[in-house]
Amino acid sequence: MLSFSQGKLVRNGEDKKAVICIEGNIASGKTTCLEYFSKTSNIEVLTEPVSKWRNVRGHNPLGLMYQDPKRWGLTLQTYVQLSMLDRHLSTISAPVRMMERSIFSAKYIFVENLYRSGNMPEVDFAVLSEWFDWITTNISIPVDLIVYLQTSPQTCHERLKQRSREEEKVIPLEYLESIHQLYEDWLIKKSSSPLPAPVLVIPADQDLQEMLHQYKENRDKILTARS
Ligand code: DCP
Repeated sequence: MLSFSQGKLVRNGEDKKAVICIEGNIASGKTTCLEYFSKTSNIEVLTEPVSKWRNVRGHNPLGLMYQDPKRWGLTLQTYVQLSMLDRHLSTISAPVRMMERSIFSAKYIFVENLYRSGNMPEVDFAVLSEWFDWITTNISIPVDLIVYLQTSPQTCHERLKQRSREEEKVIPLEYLESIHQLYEDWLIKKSSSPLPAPVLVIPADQDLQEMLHQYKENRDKILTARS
């Protein structure tokens, strides 16, 4: 249930539940991390609504954005913002919620990247920023911990080629380098956009077995997160 508190729209009775956002570059291994934790009891795992971004009423804004970012960047990112907000506001069904990305990285990383690379007109960036500022001013979006899967852009590029998702075939290494730099500025240097929660960094260039080991090692630290 949603209600107003101190001028903000809030979810009721969910103060004691922890929200953990898994962040990282494209193909950094967020899905594997979420799959590992989905086997833990008392956790609700929400994956990124990427299937929605590939099919909204028969349209594929993700594919369109990669084909022509100047024309379709706003279209995709408006929809990403809506779907992330919907995720953040949905009723939490367990003591811990773990989710892939957040409304914050959508804005601070992906929208910012489109704008800075000259692939989003200033007016589109202004409109998205107005929406984002309104949402974060008027709606409470609590996050207790950010888990940053820190990879090299080269590793992500290799993984991207291996998984071969149709829309992503056009992504060059330079794109992953820009996303990486924005993540590093936000979560490591803490020099760009505001941090909604403390950050736990997990190096994520290693193979699957080593990553599962890392998740096991960090399990308690992650699951006891409360801001
Ligand atoms: N994307 C975007 N804008 C956003 C969020 C995501 O353009 N605000 C794009 C990047 C990818 C696609 O959506 O092409 C899916 O995002 P991820 O690669 O982060 O999701 P994956 O499931 O591929 O992550 P991982 O491989 O880490 O499990």
